[in-house]
Amino acid sequence: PMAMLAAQERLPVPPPPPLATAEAGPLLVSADMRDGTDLSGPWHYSIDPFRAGLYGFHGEQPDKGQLRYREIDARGEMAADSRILYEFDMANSPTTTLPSSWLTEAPELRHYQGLMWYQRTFPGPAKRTGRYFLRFGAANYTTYVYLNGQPIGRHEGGFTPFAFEVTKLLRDGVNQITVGVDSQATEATVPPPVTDWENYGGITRPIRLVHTPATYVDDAWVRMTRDGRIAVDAHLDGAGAANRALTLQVPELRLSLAGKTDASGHWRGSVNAPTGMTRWSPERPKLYDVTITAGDDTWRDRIGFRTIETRGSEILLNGKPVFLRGISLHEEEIGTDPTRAITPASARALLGEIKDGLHGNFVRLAHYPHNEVMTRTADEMGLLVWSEVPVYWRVAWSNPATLATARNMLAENILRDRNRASIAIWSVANETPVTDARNTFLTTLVGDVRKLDDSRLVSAALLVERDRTATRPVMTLADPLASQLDVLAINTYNGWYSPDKLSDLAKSEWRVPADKPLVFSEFGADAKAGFHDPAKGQKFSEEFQADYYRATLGMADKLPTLRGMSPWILKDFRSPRRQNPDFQQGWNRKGLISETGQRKEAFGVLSDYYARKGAAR
Ligand code: GCB
Repeated sequence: PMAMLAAQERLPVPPPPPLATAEAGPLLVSADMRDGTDLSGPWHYSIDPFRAGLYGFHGEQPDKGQLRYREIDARGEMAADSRILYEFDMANSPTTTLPSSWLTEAPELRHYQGLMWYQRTFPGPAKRTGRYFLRFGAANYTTYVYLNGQPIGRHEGGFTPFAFEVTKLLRDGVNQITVGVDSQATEATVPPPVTDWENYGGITRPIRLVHTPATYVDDAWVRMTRDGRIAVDAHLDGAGAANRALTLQVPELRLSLAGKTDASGHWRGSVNAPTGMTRWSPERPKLYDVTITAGDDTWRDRIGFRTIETRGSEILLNGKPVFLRGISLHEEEIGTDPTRAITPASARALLGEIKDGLHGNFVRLAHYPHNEVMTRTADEMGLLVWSEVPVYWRVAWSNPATLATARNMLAENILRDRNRASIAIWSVANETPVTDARNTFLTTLVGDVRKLDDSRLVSAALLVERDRTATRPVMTLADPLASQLDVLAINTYNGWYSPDKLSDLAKSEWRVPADKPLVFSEFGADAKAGFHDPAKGQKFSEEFQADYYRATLGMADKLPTLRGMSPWILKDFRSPRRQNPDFQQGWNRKGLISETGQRKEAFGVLSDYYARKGAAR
């Protein structure tokens, strides 16, 4: 009714709650090692396809009556007002177990992309001290968070952590948290709607109520520098952050370094790496307990110390040449109905296939930052990691908002993981067609990486140009971004997407700059596990995939500057674009294992190859 609309129009529309970003903080680096309450478990959920809970009927802010839920008081009692219309009655909606994607919760949600509301209650702290933060491991894609009826913030991006301080809003009694997650990708998001993987909407990583003292270490980066020192950058947050004494300790090494923050709470220090320190490597993934104490706060992490650099076309790990025996991986657990809820056990199962099954030392975590459990497990098991942001295929290169989103994601990823010894390469993009706008965009990202972390290598998975006139495969890397990268990386599918005979691959010519290491960031072919065609070796048969691997590995052996590879991909993964009814059924079948973990013939081919390569070094 018009009268109602007019009344609503007069209501002051509150400004949107603040956007959590790496710049605004809180960063809560290594938050998973801090005290806290895990809010995993049952949550109520409700779809909201018209986004009524955000915009009401006519684009106005929804009033409480039409809002998503009934508020509860600190005793846990519902506000009871018979005049209020509760169209979204969250407390009586069904429940799901978080973290998980909603796609697997119920058949009618299997292809739902849009806004979902989640809600639960939790008890406030028994004895209140210091500060409290709600920290999300990740939620895909746009997140709106409310505590006890108040909006506390938003976040954009499906794969990186964010946190909001709730010290003031948190109640001693019962608290009610409401979270809206909108999975809808647009032309402006990172990634945009068209990809080759499932867009798992929802809260796919843990939410925790993290507790800290009033002044605490919000950010810390402890690593070995290329000149053989242990360096620390730390930042304190809180009233007592300025000119505060603090100490870095590695008890097992009897290392202790005292320092003091500057007026803005920063501390930077370094000390010679102790002799007798074991350097982290895939063969010996030694981690040390590290603490930074500042007043009543103790920041903790487990950190490996090693160096990674390039010299000419070599990649040097701890000063010695290394060949990256890797494979690519999506964040999707083994099983018939994955929901992107990675646990320590599922991370171990996936990475164990690489480490023990394939004799690998490297994993490409494609195509976005994976669960922090994954990079911690890579640290523990000894796998070097390629970490990337979902700047994938066709991004809105000229849109400043898109650039801001990508830069923030990159920063959130690097700040989260720069204490992980496993991470060797930060990648800024995958298969992005060259244009001026794209070059400018990616140049900004490369600059950001170098500013945030000068101790690792920068790369991007690039496209090559194929000489259409040549009778054999001739590929040229002509991408202007190459000059800015430490490691050149190429995705190649000759013999799968191209009509080349596998026997022609050996005659391939690769025109790439000779002074940098080259990595095949992808190559692969589909095979349906259990489909055999030994006579003809038809595409999609296990035999074809195995032959494709033999041919491609043979080609790789002839490349003088090739220093590693991460073929596509360890496990078959869900992808809505893969609908071949005989072989794909919604799954990209380039896995060396099926979705349930069944090894295909090509698994053995790569495993033997890596076993030989590993022994040769
Ligand atoms: C690619 C993409 C990857 C796809 C793969 C494929 O080049 O980087 O995301 O899944 O090819 O299977 O086509």
